[in-house]
Amino acid sequence: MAYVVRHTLSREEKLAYIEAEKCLMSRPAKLGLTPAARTIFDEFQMVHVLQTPEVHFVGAFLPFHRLYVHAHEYMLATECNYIGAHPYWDESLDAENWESSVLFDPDTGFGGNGVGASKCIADGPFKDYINAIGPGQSQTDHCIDRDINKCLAKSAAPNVIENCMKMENFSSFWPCIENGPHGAGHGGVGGEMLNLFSSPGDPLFYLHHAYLDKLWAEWQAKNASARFADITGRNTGLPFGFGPGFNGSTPPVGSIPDGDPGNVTTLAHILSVNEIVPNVTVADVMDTKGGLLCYEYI
Ligand SMILES: [Cu+2]
Repeated sequence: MAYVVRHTLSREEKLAYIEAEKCLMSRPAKLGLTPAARTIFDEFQMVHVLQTPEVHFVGAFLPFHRLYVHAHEYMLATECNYIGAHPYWDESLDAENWESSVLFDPDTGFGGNGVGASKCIADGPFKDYINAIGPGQSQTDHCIDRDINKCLAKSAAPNVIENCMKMENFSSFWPCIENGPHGAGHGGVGGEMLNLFSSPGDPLFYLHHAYLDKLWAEWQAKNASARFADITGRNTGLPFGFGPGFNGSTPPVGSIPDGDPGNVTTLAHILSVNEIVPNVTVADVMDTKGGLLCYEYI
């Protein structure tokens, strides 16, 4: 499937994407990852909860999230007949006026900030969705909540991005992205989005991570022959496992065969989205226009 991923959508394109996301929120769960998941949207969120310790602050951070956004696009198309491009959120455009971003528009966007003590979102197309997964590793029915933080959003500024783009190697590029613009999007939206485990409970997650993927793809394209093979980083990231109240089943961190000879991420590293699409290796996702993937950012 060939598709492009882009930011500037017409009103009709925005509404078509939102309708498709709402469709994933209405389709019954089918992967069997946890009895708590009611919908395909919930199951996507559960995939992230299950894999959080192994896909953050590690070499596979960008590759995993590239596959995860790809799987999201695949399900929008196959489950919900979505034929548009997977949009991204160019957060650098909004870094200085975060809360007035078009993404928070109640009519053509994802609704605005949370309100009251609960911080539940109160307008927009997703205000009535009840998350079954999260917050964190718990599984409790709750609203999608947001708590916009303008200060944290400032790390999405163009100069922060430019600084990351100047990095010569993946070993410095990836932490620059993960700690800078990655943190800015999650922290700037707040609420569910700020939760390391359950952040895909806010549908903004997918536009945020498509944007980070775009940055990686642009950085790769600056020196494609070297950067399509440039991967490194540790395999075990977070110094914690799964805590009390966690109902899913997952092996302890580090016990899943990862395809690497040691604790360094290589092109042979295995990526999984729990069978939403088949397992692949990091090598399979290095080029967005080669082999498995077939998209470009505009
Ligand atoms: Cu993540």
